[in-house]
Amino acid sequence: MDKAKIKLITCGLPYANGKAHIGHLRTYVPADVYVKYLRLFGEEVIFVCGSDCHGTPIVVNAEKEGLKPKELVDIYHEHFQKVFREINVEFDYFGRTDAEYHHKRTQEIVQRLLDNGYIYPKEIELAYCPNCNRFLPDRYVEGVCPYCGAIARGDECDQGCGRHLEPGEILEPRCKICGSKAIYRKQKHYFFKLTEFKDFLLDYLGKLKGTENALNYAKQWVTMELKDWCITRNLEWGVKFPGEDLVVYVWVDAPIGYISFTEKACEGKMDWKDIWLKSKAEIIHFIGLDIVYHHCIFWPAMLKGAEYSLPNAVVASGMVKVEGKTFSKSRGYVVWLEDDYLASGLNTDFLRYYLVNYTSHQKDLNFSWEVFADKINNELIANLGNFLYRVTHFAWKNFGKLDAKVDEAALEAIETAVDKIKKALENWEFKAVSDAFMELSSFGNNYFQNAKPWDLIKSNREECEKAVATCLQLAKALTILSYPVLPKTMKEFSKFLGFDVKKSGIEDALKVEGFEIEKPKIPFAKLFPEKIAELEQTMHERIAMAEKRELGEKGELEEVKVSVKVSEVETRGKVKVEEENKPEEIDMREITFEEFKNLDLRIGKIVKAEKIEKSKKLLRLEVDVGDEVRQVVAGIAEYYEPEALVGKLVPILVNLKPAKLMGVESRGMILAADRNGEPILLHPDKEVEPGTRIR
Ligand code: B3M
Ligand code: ZN
Repeated sequence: MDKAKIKLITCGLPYANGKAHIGHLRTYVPADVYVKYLRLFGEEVIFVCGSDCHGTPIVVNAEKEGLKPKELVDIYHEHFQKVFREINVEFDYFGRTDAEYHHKRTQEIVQRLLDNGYIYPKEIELAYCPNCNRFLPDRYVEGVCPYCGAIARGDECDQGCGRHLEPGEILEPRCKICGSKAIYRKQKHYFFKLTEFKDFLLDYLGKLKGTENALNYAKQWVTMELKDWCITRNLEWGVKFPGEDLVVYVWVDAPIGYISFTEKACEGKMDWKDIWLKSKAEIIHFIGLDIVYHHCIFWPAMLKGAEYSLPNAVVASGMVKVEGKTFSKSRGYVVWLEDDYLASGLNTDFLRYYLVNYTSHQKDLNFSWEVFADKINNELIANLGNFLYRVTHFAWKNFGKLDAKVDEAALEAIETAVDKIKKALENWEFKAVSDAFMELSSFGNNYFQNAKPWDLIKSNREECEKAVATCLQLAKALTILSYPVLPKTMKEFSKFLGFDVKKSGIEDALKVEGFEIEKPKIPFAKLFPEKIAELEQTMHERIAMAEKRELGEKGELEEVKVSVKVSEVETRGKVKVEEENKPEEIDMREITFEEFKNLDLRIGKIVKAEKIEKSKKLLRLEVDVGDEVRQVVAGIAEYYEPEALVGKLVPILVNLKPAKLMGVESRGMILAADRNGEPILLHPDKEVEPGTRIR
């Protein structure tokens, strides 16, 4: 750690368009932990973040909820601040990008880029919806990724290769609002000359510090072809581009929030220009793995072009899974911070510990309440909680005041823990950091157990006092060393040991001064199985509801589940998406032959097929199932032309409860193979009569 320099730590800005969930904390908690450790080690740190208020994610969601973008942003800005406060993620400044100061800074930087010749106008073909009469920026358009063929939304291939997509790149564009086929129309937009920064980026990325996952991706991308970057959009909401009826792309202004929020954080304390114009600080960005491109390619090029300071490190956290499944709000694989965690009244430090200690920062984190309870009860409480309480309670009961005599071995163990923590922080290994204090706690438990103070107190009070003081020194060190991960608990517990951990530095862990002990309270309340069962039930109900929604009531999203997995059309956060396209882990519960027999499976013959108006995914089929002709709706319109289907024999589940899809009744379901979301129809090996049973 370079102590000479002040450090600016930032976190990726949450979009102010939805509630905070556990996926968010995967970045914010480790960043906050890092900041708290830096401060403990005596470093000067500024920690900023804020709401990302612009872009189509906000506009689309506001529209959906019948609100103005600002009204939506107000709600979620407030929400994020509250959640961060409760979970003790303490930013020095938490701003918002719709604030005037932020618009001013963005325009200044854009102007600099214009002045320096890095922005030029160009006429391009853009997706336009003839039905809605509007251009379709970013999330307003959906289509096919030109690189990998996955379904993608406007500016990113979020379910496939993860690439950023430029306006006009998406194939087969459709309007997300009305579902119509979009056409391409010409319009003048502005481009940033990213291509001119290739050599700079190659060099810069060679020096950039941070986690391997981020650096490796970025280095790989920069060696591939870079494209100039379209930085304007047809939207009302956003930072105005000078002299045009356009706003800047949200990924231009959002990272500038790091600068504008620093300005605010520095007010009355120091000159923000020292950080952002004179490179007098070390700038470290904490982000999720899905936004590496923006932070390692676009952002440094922009900063370089505008002659601002460059970030020194990018630290990317792995993604979050829930119960082994890809995080997904729409499928119910989500843990909400306010409604689930905070509402349950659980100690917020438990979640911090779990997030930090579950696995390496770069790996995926799999959340399950069962593992959560196990780690908390059998690790955190059984080891650390137990040590702190039994030692302090024994000391209070038998001594109250204790002399400053401490066994050298304990001081050495503390020193080792401090070294390990320092080293782990340098490598962004927050699990190793927390493992280091847990090891020290195990050392303490062993020491206490071996010293047998409950016997010693009867035979040799002086010896006993030394053993207990040694354990108290370990307890004090543990309180200090674990504070960044467990701030709420350790702040309270340090009082019983007669000091205030918030005012302590790392040196206090080794300072031997004697003790005055207060009657302690147990630091952590155990997690009861009933509570965990309750939380599990909430989660399972949510998943079941989402499945039901997917299968039933909600327009054209269903049919998909068994016959076809049509890609989702919903707008959602990015966290989940990484692996959405990988084969699903299907819950294959065994069924009895009786249950199987309940399925009326037959071969049907498609006698008629036609498109359903306003639906891009659904076809209306008439299928001869032997004793009658059934109307069936199938989500295969994107892959099969209706004419080509007539006369085809296909397997059909006949006794499925009827459902209405886009207002059309479906009685039965065509079965198909699911190749990454693409339905592949199945046909019998030999010609059979319609109605032939499948067994
Ligand atoms: N608002 C959220 C995301 O894509 C986005 C981050 C901006 S960081 C400058 O994860
Ligand atoms: Zn792709």
